[in-house]
Amino acid sequence: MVHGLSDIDTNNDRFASEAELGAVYNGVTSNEFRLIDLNNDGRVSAPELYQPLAQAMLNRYEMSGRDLVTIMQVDVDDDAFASYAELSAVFTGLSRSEFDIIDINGDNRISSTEYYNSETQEVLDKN
Ligand SMILES: [Ca+2]
Ligand SMILES: [Ca+2]
Ligand SMILES: [Ca+2]
Ligand SMILES: [Ca+2]
Repeated sequence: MVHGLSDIDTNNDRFASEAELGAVYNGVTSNEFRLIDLNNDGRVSAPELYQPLAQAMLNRYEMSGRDLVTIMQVDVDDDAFASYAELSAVFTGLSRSEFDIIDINGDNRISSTEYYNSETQEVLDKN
């Protein structure tokens, strides 16, 4: 279940503060809050909250227990992309055809935008 901004925004200023977010998603770190707060104004607007990266991170807290494997953990050679070899080393059941599905722009590597896509996370969850 995804919380809407109105569930999180207890003081009704139409933004989620770090404290408001932390109250709903127990364990969200300041670091993660800053990642979600794309324009760095110290509060999370609705578009920021509903972006795939924010939803992927927050859903992990919702499901409690299963940690999000970040792209940094997968990206062994530090080129900011996850290759099929890097991904299949972590997600051992990942097939080549599944990789082609999550490689949305077909450049044979997974960018962080592709990685944090909710469909990608669903595919990786199975592997
Ligand atoms: Ca608020
Ligand atoms: Ca913001
Ligand atoms: Ca890489
Ligand atoms: Ca790609």
